[in-house]
Amino acid sequence: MSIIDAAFARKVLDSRGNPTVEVEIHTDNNAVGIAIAPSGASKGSHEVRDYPPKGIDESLKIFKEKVAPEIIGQDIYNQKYIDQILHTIDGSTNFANIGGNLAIATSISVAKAAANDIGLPLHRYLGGHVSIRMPVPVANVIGGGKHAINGTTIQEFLVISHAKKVSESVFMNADIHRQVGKKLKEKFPNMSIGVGDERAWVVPLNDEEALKILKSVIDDFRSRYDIDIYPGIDVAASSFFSNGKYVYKEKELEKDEQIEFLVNLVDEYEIKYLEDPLEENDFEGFSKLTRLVGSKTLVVGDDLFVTNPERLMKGIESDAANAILLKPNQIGTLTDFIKTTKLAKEAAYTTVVSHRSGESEDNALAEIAVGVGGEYIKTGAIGGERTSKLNQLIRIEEYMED
Ligand code: 2PG
Ligand code: MG
Repeated sequence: MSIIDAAFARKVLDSRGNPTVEVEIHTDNNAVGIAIAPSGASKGSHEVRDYPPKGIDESLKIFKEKVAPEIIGQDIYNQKYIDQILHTIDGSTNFANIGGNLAIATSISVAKAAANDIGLPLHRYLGGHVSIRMPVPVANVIGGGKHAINGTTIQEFLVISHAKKVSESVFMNADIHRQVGKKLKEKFPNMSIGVGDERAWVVPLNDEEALKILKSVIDDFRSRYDIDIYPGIDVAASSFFSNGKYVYKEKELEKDEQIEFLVNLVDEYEIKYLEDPLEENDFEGFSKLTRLVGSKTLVVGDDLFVTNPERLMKGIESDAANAILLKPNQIGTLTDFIKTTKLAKEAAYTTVVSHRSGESEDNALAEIAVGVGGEYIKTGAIGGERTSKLNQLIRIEEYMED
């Protein structure tokens, strides 16, 4: 047993330059755990609230006055009990009063302090002694939606490399990101091509044009390397769903037309990863689409499930998808996150542990993805706040080989 003897919360910067919460936990055994909450731009409306009505300062005040006094004195290894304390102090069902970002930063910093206290890396502490696997990295190459002004309507055009080693996949994804950038610069010689929140290229192309460019680079890599490499998309459909229609830059689609459009994209571009193809409340549409393409591609629920066990249960019962995006701060505590992950695995859903568009140097996501045995990890291709996780995956793989 080790006891929490100090706990602090402070405001630090995230990758968008916005303030976010960092929590620091100390034990009487001189172990420390520090965690930073990320933040989303295309948030699902069923996620826990990130901050209370008065914002981040209110969260910090609550931490000092209510959370710290309650958790100081607790056994650092009692993660479930500490996460329950957070729920009790909050008193709502969605962290509306203390903020999910305060909750998740507290929860993860407790786990980190416990791992340090016992002298284990976080993935081992979370995963116990179960056989540990490395997740396949999913990387964002071209983007738009709520992550970039004037980009594509579809939020993310992704690449997934299945090399034997995670380190090879990480470098391959980054290389494909670079080659796509080169192609785009050739195509638009008089334009400076920038990147969005997740460092994906932002270009004035429509979605199919973007997919064509990504696919051509992937095909080129495939012809040179004996590795399975596929494109994926996060449609983030809720972010352009308005008055019952999917409003693209150049067209508006009814629900059935949206399904047809996506079925064709899956076939034509060999898409193996299809996230949030329809708006976040359309379980029935998801089921229809999964029936049509579920044998060819992952159909991933992000805003649909928001890492919430009840929403996932509803999806399982209606065969709404075959994969789930798992974001710790969508649900607010590690205990709840692990509960949803377990439920997904029991239902044979593929698990994809994911970053947010606003991130930080905190690399815990990589440790968590390995710790819970996530099959994939979506965490970008380049950029310090993304490479912090990718580089940690490389380290973990090397430690495991040793
Ligand atoms: C998503 C995420 C991460 P955000 O939609 O999957 O890529 O974006 O963090 O803005 O919700
Ligand atoms: Mg998403």
